[in-house]
Amino acid sequence: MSTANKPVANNLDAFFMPFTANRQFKKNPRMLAKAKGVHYWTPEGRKIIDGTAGLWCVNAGHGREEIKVAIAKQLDEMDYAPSFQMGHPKAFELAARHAALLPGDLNHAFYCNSGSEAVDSALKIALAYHRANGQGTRTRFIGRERGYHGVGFGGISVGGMVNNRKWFNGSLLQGVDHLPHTHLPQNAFSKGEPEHGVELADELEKIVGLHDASNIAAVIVEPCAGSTGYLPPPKGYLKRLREICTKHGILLIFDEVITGFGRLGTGFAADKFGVIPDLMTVAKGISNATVPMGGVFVRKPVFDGLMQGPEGAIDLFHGYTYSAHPLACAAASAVLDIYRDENLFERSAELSPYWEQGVHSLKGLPNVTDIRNLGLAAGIDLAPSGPVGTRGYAAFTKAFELGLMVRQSGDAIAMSPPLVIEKAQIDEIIDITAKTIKAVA
Ligand code: PXG
Repeated sequence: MSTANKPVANNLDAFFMPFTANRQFKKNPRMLAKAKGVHYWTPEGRKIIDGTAGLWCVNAGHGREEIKVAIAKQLDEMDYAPSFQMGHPKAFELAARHAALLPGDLNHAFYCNSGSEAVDSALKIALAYHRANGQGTRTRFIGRERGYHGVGFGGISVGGMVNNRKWFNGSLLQGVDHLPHTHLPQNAFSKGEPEHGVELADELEKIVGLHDASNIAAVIVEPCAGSTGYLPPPKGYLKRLREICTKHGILLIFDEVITGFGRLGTGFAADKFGVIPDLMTVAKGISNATVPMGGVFVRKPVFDGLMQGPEGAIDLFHGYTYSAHPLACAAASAVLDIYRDENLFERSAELSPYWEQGVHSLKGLPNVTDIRNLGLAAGIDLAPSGPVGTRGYAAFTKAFELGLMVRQSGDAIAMSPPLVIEKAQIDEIIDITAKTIKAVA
């Protein structure tokens, strides 16, 4: 029998779902069938308020007409064009627009299709840069505990989430150290950047002391850790990291896959903190999640450092079939128009105090042990009720039942609504979150 004749099972079995308890889910699925603005609808027509902008990515809200039109127009004009040794105009236009938007001399853009690819690309650019500059011994990377940098081998190696690493332990990159995470108990219930912990950046000096700077390529951190429950950096911490990296010739990489494109009330975390990394990774909000896209933004000296070979030689032996895919470029350009025309980064900043007040009003509810916020996002820790993640999962499913989408990380829940959210909708999110927390007590 040819495979074409195989009967198609009309059930949930065939899809191997990512980061999901497949068997549990398929017994009691949570399906989404439609989205518009800040809402999803289930196939039965139940309305769910999107407290997480999808997976931290639909910053301009769902179903944006302008993006749809741009993608359709591009599809009509040219579906695909390669970017190896040739190009198409939209890629160059988009890179120029990104360069203009970014702070400092972060003025070159390398494109890929996801945050994971962006991270692995950035790590490789760092290695290639050092080698091109006669410092080929600089091969070590430094990540951070509780960091999430996607799921490539590079990303899980510099990442600091135990479950994402332990299954693949023997095959992680060699030569990686981790800074300590910055979630300190004395900062519990901090509003915005926590007061304590700047000295945690000095741990970098110890690692440099151990290996010598001549062996270290780059440090990678999320300016504000997302996936492990939203951990804003202690005051002064990122500046201190920048100073130590500069002193030792180590490249600093900010993974802005979550913080980029308005989440913190500025274009990028680099703007918010006044700290310019040498490389910045982005994805998610770059295309409002309509067409998969990621990118690495590169400072001029790093780019120039890679342009010293013979003019006819390939500068970087790295790239993807879909680097700067025309549909992604069209989407990303339309998204930039929306961010600009609707002042969404400023809107995010304006709403942040209201959001902060809302999430901190949950203090005192049963089992709430910490609340953190910065920009238009927050993390809420719940005391465990058994094996790690039991109460967190109960909260995630309860919220969904009550009409709200949140993210779960262990026993923490995280929220990051689309930047187009209205105050009354923030009230609704807070109200359902409060009901959820009480329900899982
Ligand atoms: N870096 C960071 C900082 C991320 O947050 C990635 C890299 C990887 O991106 P891709 O596009 O390869 O998934 C991410 C992704 C969650 C959650 O619930 C977070 C992410 C993805 C899925 C769920 O916190 N972040």
